[in-house]
Amino acid sequence: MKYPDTKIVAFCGGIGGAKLALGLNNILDQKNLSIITNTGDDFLYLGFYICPDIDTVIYTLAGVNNPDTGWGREDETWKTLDVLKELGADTWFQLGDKDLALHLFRSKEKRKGELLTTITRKITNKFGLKTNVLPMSNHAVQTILETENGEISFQDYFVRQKCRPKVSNILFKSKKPVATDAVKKALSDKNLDGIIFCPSNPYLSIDPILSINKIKKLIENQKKPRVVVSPIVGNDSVKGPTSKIMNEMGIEVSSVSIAEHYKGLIDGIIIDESDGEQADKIKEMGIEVKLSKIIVKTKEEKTRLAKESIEFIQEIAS
Ligand code: FO1
Repeated sequence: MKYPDTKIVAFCGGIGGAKLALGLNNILDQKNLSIITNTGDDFLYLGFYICPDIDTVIYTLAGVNNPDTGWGREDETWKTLDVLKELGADTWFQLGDKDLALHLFRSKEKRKGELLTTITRKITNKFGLKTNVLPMSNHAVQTILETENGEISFQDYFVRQKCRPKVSNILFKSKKPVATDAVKKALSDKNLDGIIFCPSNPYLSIDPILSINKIKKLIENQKKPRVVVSPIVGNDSVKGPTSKIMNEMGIEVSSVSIAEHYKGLIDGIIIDESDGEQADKIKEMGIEVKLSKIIVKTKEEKTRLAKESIEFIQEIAS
């Protein structure tokens, strides 16, 4: 079943969250889906303006993402990277040839003075998508990790140092932490049916978005159901370093902790059916619980989880 009249705002980071974003994109009318995307991972590399989470979402929805890595493009070639290596340039962040073309385009548009929202709209259109992929901000918000080795910027920590340093705190630095007009409009839409937090890393991928006060306030004041799909199964993350970071920051690795983290911003949480024993503790917080299989690999599984998220929103609303 499709939901042609259901209007949803989803919050999303990169690879993990994009799986649910794809499922939502498959069952909703694309123009009724707004995906507010983390830009805290954005950085300048070899002179290019790189937005990994925006690109992962767009490539995934367009069906051109690399299915093995989750980031970058399928059928990629690496000729430029090889020459860069010969020249002794930085190559710890791998940019394929096709991917590089996108960074060239975005960087050129940025230099012209275009807003990141406008550039992202142009790119989604070029990939044949009607989905509203919305950067959380047009201004830089930088995710910085406080670690045993001092402060480290996101990509340095995540890619160059492979998430190895022990994290004690996460900061979001911005000179101008303002929400874009498009984000404010999507979250204030009277016809909105609900909000979904994709199963992205809450600390690294969703918190940068919530660090923008106006966005947090609009979610807090939202009357329509707000649900999150937990990124944790048992005591481990479905994807990436979520559980490692939780352990290091002294947070118990469980879906209960995820519900606590989003308290005040969500009405419901979807947790894995194997974690059913955690449901009562979450319900005591006034948060509704739905059990499901939250590890999704195939297109069918992603679509099924998306449908369950919409049904959960409808159940809470009724
Ligand atoms: N992740 C890696 O682990 N190694 C890479 O070399 C790498 C390159 C890369 C290039 C473009 C892009 O859009 C994403 C890329 N990523 C890479 C993924 C990315 O750094 C992270 O997945 C996200 O920032 C976290 O959501």
